[in-house]
Amino acid sequence: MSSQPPSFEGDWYFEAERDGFAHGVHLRERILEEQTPFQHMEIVDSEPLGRALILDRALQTSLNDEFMYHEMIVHVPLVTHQHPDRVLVIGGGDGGTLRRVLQHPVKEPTQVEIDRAVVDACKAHLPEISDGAFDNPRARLVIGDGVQFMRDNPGGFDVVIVDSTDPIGPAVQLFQEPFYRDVARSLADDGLMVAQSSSPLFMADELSDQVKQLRKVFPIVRTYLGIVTGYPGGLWSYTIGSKRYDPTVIDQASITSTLRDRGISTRYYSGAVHHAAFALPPFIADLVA
Ligand code: AG3
Repeated sequence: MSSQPPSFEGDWYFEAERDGFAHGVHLRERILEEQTPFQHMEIVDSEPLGRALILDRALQTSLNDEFMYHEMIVHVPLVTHQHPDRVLVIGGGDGGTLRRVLQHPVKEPTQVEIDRAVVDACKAHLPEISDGAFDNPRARLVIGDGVQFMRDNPGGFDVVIVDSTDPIGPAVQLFQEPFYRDVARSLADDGLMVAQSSSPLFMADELSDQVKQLRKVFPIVRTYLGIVTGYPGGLWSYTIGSKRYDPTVIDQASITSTLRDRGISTRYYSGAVHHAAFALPPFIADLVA
């Protein structure tokens, strides 16, 4: 009996190879391709993930796995902070983060996204991800540079969420100390920030470096992990920089009751997952030590 080689017939999308590894999805249809003033943007329909957004050849989010990423980048910090009234989102043009932020009793969340074309394309072709968040009267969308926005010291935020692309191209400054200093200055005395912090498997140096930058600015820095099917290796990391609250010390029962009180139902995040996510395998703990 001869085994069949894997079939790569038809149209595949492969994310740029890293360390001899490529991550691919079989495509049904290419919906849009555009060079925006900031980045190369594609929207595709894929077999395993459904419709997906790709920026500068890196898959950002998809209908089938967006909850994994957005629940983890939003609920972990917004449950950790006891009273998250004022929340700022940097990036996140697809709206999945803003939508989860709006599930919490926040006052007037602001989002600063550099690329209007991403917001427009996602509203048109991936409306399920923002699910009306951009039209919510509580939310304010600013089209502009997040680095410049923070440099102007807006002040008084409880939580800042940095939902950026990888640390290359337009996002690079969002991973550096000067930006983190501006964020810290703009946070209240008990404020905290979270940022997506790359693949611990294929972008280990980037993760290490980002945590180093955050430690120069915040007394409490905690990295946590989650699965995101569409990202290289499937395993992803997020890092919190905090002035007062430590995300690892809230008890599981209070997370469960916070979610219940706020009427939030989830498919990935839970009290148990919150705690499990901060358990780092030693080789990843070493990266962020
Ligand atoms: N932002 C993080 C995407 C990182 C993906 N990296 C990659 N595929 N190499 C996602 C934005 C979702 N709102």
